[in-house]
Amino acid sequence: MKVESLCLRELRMRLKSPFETSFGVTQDRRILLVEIVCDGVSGWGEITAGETPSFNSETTETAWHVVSEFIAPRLAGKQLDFARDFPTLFAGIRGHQMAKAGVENALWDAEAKQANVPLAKLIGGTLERIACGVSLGIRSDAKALVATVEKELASGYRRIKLKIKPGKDLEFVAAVRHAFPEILLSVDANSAYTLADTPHLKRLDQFNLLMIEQPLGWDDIYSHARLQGQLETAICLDECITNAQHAASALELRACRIINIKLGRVGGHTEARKVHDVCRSVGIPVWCGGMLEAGVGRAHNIAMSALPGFTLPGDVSASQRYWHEDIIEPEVTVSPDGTIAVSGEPGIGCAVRRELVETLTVRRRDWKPGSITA
Ligand code: OSB
Ligand code: MG
Repeated sequence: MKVESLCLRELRMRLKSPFETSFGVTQDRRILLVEIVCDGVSGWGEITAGETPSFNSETTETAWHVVSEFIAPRLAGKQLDFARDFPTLFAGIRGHQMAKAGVENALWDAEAKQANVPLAKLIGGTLERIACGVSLGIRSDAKALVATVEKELASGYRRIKLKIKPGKDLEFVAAVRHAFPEILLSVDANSAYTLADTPHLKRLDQFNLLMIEQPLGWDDIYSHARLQGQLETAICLDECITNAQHAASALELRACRIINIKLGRVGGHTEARKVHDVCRSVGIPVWCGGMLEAGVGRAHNIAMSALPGFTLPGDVSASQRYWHEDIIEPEVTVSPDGTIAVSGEPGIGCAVRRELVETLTVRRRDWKPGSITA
């Protein structure tokens, strides 16, 4: 694959409704899209960094900087055999997984399109449909939350995840569990608690939760091992797992019994597949997390979720839950049985709506081999 050109854009997109987690509220997304042309074929990637450095240390702005200064100028004109060679080529850049993932995943899309195969197949996916859940932001009152859960279940979603934080936890979980005694229910704290909260977190054991996601420090695998030893409920790690080595360490320490894989957090399809393989080799289930993605990121998530170890419903849900208009065609839709079909079309399996993308773009930078900038 010869990289002929790269284009980095920032899009402004407003979520249909604000999304609240323990680290803040998001409504206006600043989304970065990467388009890479290889041998005349366009591949697309999305950078899933947040607007603030709250989930991890990256932001839209840091990703723009890293791609513009350190990745794009070096990649333009390069000859790569495979997209999977990208991480080695850019191993000199420490961290910045989300910035790197957006670029690497665009190469994967281009490679799959050139080979005329679906991306899901190229990375080793076997599933034809993926199971979907939803992640529900923190609400002001439990009654409103129960009504939302009822609506999502009626749409077919197979697992409900509630965002929690201190003061917005037991009462909300109790209300939902009371209204729906049998559903797959989980919670996600985004690191809002400490080990000192262990007695409080043990009270969540009474609700028969599928998992408690990332209760403790974002970079603290050790404390999760201490906590997991005292909880009946499975811990799922999200923020802590940024590569396959961390996954192996966490599993050896028994810090969790489930892992959430996010393409951006681990740096792209190559590392995501390694995390998947580590988990699968020891029978640990994985599922695909979400970062409030637009369509390109969503399509990559679906491709990854076709790997055989993705045995739990993910946070990948329909475009229309997030956006009045998504940037891909067809949009992501969920069938009444709560599943999404993995596309059989080449690459990410959808077309990017260029006119809409153009309208939403607030800045853009282009690279071609030999040009210093454009
Ligand atoms: O922790 O999974 C998370 C959104 C932003 C940052 C972190 C997380 C989330 C979600 C939303 O839970 C998942 C989605 O619907 O995309
Ligand atoms: Mg999470």
